[in-house]
Amino acid sequence: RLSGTIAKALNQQMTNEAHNAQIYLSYGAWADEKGYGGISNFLFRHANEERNHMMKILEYILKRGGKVVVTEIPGPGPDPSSVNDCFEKIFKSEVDNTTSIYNLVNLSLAEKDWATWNFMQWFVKEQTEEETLAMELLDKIKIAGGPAAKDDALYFLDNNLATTPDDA
Ligand code: OFO
Repeated sequence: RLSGTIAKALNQQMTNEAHNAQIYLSYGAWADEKGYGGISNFLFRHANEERNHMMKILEYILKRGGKVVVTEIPGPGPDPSSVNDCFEKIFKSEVDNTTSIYNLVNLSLAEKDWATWNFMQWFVKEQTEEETLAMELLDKIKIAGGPAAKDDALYFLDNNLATTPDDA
């Protein structure tokens, strides 16, 4: 059975995943408004992934006899100012999420909750993939010209992301 401390931390992580889903959703809507249908499609698909992460944690809490507490989700923050800014912000939010996953791993280690420790390993692996994917986005925008990317380069990038798998 989950301890109160672990259940609280897992609930917090559920909210973090939901928050990240909101970020991808809002950036996806922003990209669509700017005419980047491919980038938007990629971001919407990724929003679903984040929701799946949230559900995975929710199901685990229930399975281990913990109490699920669904809370408000913090807003995604302002729209990005450019595709470059969008990808930089995504990378930062993935790095932040990795930090909170690692904190949960540390907590489960400290409490000798090996079931949660084991459960969290899936997220450790997933975050490696998510950071790699976010770094690939940064590479792509860099090749397109970074903050000074021109319309034609962004056009190709947009086409490319329409078909980029949402997992690295
Ligand atoms: Fe849930 O993996 Fe990104 O944040």
